[in-house]
Amino acid sequence: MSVLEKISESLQKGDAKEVEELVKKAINENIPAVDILNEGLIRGMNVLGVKFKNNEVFIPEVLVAAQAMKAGVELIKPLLSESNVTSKGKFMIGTVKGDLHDIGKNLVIIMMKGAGFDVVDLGVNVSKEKFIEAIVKENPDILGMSALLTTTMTYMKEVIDELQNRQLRDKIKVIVGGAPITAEFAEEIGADGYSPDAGSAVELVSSLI
Ligand code: B1M
Repeated sequence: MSVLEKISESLQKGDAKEVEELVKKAINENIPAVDILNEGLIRGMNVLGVKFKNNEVFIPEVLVAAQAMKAGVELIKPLLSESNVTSKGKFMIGTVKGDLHDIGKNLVIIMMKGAGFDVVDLGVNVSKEKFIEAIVKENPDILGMSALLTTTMTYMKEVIDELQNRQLRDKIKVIVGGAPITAEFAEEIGADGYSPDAGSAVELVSSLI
């Protein structure tokens, strides 16, 4: 079994210590950080997601796996973000109201910081009022919204509508992402763009700014 397969297996077991050891091993073997992320950590989380859906594992197991994921991501963070000095612009992001999933959002943040953007992280469960208040205060160039649930993705439109109501929509670009989001959905709700993963979020934001 390759080290990346072992990372995926350990993540599914929620063994944070083993994940850390294996990620360190992969780094020492000069495996690119992006492969450690996609073919090790995210692959493991996706397998677990299917088991979660089929009721083969439950929330406690998913939570410990999320902790193991965070421990692994922490180690490759410096490799994913090759720091730039000058700021390319200000990017604000939050996971929308009702939604507590933050692993994908945090990966987007790592990549955006690495590409030289200033990032304002509003966290999870962010209401439209909180988005608006933060936009007025921070004046970001781009707003990013993340959602992992089909029941919360619709809230993205509420935020965009609120931006319109407050005459703020023309002042800011809006991008959306998360597992259930599609380009069609982004267009339908009036977002400026959709990105399927953290890496392409950087390209999308750079093209919009
Ligand atoms: Co949840 N969960 N969960 N969960 N969970 C999913 C999303 C689910 C698909 C699992 C399943 O059934 N197969 C399912 C949603 C079903 C649906 O809506 N259709 C689900 C459910 C049902 C739930 C609960 C309702 C379960 C319950 O309570 N009965 C509950 C909801 C809680 C809430 O939010 N209110 C819940 C809870 C949880 C945990 C707390 C246990 C935990 C979250 C821990 C945390 O985030 N800190 C959890 C997890 C871990 C998952 C799965 C297994 C993994 C998600 C993940 O982190 N993936 C997930 C199944 C799955 O997705 N395979 C599942 C790895 C991550 C890197 O990917 O977040 O997609 P992702 O991010 C990607 C891209 O989407 C993109 O870039 C990232 C990396 O490239 N991206 C963006 C994300 N945001 C972006 C923003 C952008 C651009 C790109 O621009 C702004």
